[in-house]
Amino acid sequence: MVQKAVCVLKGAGETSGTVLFEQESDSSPVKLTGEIVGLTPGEHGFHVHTFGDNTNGCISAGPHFNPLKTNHGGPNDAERHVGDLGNVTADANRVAKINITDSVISLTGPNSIIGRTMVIHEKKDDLGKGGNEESLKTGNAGGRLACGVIGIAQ
Ligand SMILES: [Cu+2]
Ligand SMILES: [Zn+2]
Repeated sequence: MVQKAVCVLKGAGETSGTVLFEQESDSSPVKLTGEIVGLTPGEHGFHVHTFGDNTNGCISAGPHFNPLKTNHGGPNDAERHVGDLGNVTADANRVAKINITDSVISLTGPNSIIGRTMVIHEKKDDLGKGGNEESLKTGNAGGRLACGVIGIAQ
């Protein structure tokens, strides 16, 4: 059965966006499409964080979704957090088009991201290659510009 989800990202500043998720079956990759606007041109870290809690803004979403307690990495690395989707790139118009296919996140089962929070960051995610302790936790992606809870879509 096809599963669909949606996330509307908002923050304290001018960054906002919408991301759609689609998964053909429980074992299929998840396709992400959408757009985030109001970003400085260049790369920005893009992750699923653990909690669907935005009580005190994006910080309440907690750390990267990491059910297997691994180190942080890039989306194509063997060792990564489930929530590690790498970077998205904003163009000169400050718009990042989202077009990602990922086989680790899911919309069902133990790696389900439903009810968790998608976060877009201030800086580039170094994908765990930054050579310091923080790199293996957050990728040094800096502040949280905007976020939203991932919900079930029709
Ligand atoms: Cu993040
Ligand atoms: Zn991570």
